[in-house]
Amino acid sequence: MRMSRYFLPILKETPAEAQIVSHRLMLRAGMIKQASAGIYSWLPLGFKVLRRLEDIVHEEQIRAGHNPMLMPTLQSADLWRESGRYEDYGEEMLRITDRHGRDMLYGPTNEELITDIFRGHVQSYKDLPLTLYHIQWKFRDERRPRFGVMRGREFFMKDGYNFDVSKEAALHAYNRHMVSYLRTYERMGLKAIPMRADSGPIGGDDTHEFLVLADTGESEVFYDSAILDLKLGDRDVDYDNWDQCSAIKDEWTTPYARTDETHNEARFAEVPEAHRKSSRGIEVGQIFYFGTKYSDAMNAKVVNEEGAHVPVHMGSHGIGVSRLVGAIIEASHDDNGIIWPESVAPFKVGIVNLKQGSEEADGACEALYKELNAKGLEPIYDDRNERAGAKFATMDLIGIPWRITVGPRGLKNGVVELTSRKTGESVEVTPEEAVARCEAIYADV
Ligand code: 5CA
Repeated sequence: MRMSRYFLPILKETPAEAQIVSHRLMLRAGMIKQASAGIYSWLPLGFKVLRRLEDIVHEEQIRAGHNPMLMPTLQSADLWRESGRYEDYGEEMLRITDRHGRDMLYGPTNEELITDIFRGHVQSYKDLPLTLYHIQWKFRDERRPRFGVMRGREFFMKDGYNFDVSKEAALHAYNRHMVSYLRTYERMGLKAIPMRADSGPIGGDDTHEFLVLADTGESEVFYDSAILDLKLGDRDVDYDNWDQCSAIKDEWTTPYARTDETHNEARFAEVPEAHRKSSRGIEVGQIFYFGTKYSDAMNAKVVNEEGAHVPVHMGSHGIGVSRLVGAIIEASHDDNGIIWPESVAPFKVGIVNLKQGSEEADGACEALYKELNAKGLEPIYDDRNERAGAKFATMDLIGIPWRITVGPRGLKNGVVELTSRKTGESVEVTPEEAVARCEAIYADV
């Protein structure tokens, strides 16, 4: 992409309405624009990051054996009357009446719709286990939408639903989701800690929220700092292996980690004092096991191995994809702007031409641009007639992890400068070497 053709409406001033750094930086970097309270347009740069996160979520879901699909945003109220949640959900639900006077709603979540799909097609334990998921816009008429995409009214969420013949099988699905979520967040460069939580309007007893520690988080959390040392890394996980998934779940749920809703002072006091931490966190996902809550209410049964008709055991699992864009920025920025982890960066490499219009510099930049594109290293080339300082400031603000700076002086010696956004360190190398280094860096991501 050439900056001269890119729609990147950067703001010079810090927007007064934004209270937290991720909201400020998303507005300043031209990633989003508010359409109305808690509802945002995703401008090209923001949309690119959102798509990157969506891709990672899909890859990890498919790796765990789950089925991607797409359900609509608008749902019929009748299904929600069946489960009893139409009245229970309260003012957070956006209710709509169509031209025929039928009650509709903008889905805040999809337990009812998916249970209806399931009961229409699956009758036997032989078709289980089954996990269906989608990534779709949701609407919750939050009382206090705030912090930009962190607490929106319209937000992008991955929601998945498992169907199993028994409680044991459904608990494996719970553990499998926990492992695949750990992997998903690690790939995004985040440390998200599973914490025992409260199930709220979704229901059920077993639930964990995944929290990214940040001062600006809305949740109060209490944890044993030993949990921060855990890493899934490149472990070879077999998602069908009940014992392996259960062992990984135990590893992460043994150290104390709870949100304020389930916090227990007496249990917390057993954690060695030096490890006892309390702070704030951003909830980036939640998993639930709620058994037969919806299958009982909506009569979703399967024939089990003994020939009996039994209600199917279910759980649901959510990732706040749009909220994650803000959470990653909260976790990774400095005074100059965003620092994207390589795995989610909107562009992998930035090219800064220090002397636009000089034959040599333009030629070298064009060659680099072509080469990086050919290698799939998605460059953004600042080809505008701007001062060098303004070009650097833009690259820093939008957080491109690697920058190649090209100027006539360096070119005289056959070199360009390769700079890391994270450390600020630069090396002078030939243009070929700069491309080779970027290729090697991204090969590992
Ligand atoms: N049906 C279940 C699992 S799919 C469910 O709806 N879970 S949830 O309510 O916990 O939502 C899942 C995730 O969506 C949350 O962990 C959070 O990261 C994100 N989320 C929830 N509300 C908002 C909101 N108002 N703005 C942005 N993200 C949100």
